[in-house]
Amino acid sequence: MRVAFLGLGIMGRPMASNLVKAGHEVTVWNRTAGKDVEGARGAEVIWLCVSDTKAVESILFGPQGVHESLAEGQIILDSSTIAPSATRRFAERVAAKGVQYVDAPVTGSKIAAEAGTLIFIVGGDEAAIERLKPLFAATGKKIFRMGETGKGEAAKLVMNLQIALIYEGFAEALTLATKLGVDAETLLPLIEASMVRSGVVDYKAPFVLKRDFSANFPLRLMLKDIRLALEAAKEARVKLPGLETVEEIYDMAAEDGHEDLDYAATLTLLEKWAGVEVKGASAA
Ligand code: NA7
Repeated sequence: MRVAFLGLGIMGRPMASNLVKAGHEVTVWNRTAGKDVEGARGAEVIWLCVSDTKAVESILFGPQGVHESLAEGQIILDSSTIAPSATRRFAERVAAKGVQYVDAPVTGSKIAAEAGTLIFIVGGDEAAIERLKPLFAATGKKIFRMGETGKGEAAKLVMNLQIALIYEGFAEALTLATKLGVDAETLLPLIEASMVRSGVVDYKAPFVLKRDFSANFPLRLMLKDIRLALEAAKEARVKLPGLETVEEIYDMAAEDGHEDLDYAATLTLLEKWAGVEVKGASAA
């Protein structure tokens, strides 16, 4: 398929490179390389993977955005994590030109993007998604359709809401346990053997015990997603008191200069308040 891929950040670059490896005709563009959105004209699919709602809006509808050159039958595929309500608005605007809009944010980190094992959380027309399947196959391992356009973003936000809250529970448990004299390495086998066990803890515990807070998923992006979830909740008149508190912790961790570290580094704030440090034997 002929694809214009826009946004070559941590996630976008390996995704575009896997498309090329799978034999698709790919044109790439990134903001820092120039202002024009080259390659958008004539492509069947215009695939975006950029930071936030504003970035998507400017690429699509900004002064040199793709909007002007859109042609009937094209599909816009957006793998950025942005607001579901903005996604629906963007889709309505391009529908006037006969262009379909599919939101397909991903779960899986940089490692999954490189390995071509991303999970796509998709919203959009079923026939359009069917057309996109070769592209998903080249870059990911699973597709989950959540409903019409915007619902992929909605589901992505509630996934990250859970990750943030589960990790916060784990970090608070480790901090209190350490303060009460139970060390992390003693507590972990108990967690693993009980119903407290979770994928989030399985994934994060080894990094935390080594005190390796280098970014797998940067705190700044998790904070962006927490804010998106809170905005979506506000629009839908839903109260999320747990997530509101977690947002404050992320805000303070960002103020402490941890923005580019992994979100696991929120633990260091709890440690600072408690006057302890969670350690595994491997960190000693
Ligand atoms: P990165 O590595 O921070 O990359 C962000 C990309 O977005 C990068 O290509 C940026 O271009 C681009 N960007 C940011 N703002 C703009 C504007 N205003 N216009 C055009 N392009 C822009 O993020 P990831 O790859 O980890 O994540 C991408 C998305 O997937 C994000 O929504 C995550 O939450 C999930 P630059 O190179 O800075 O010129």
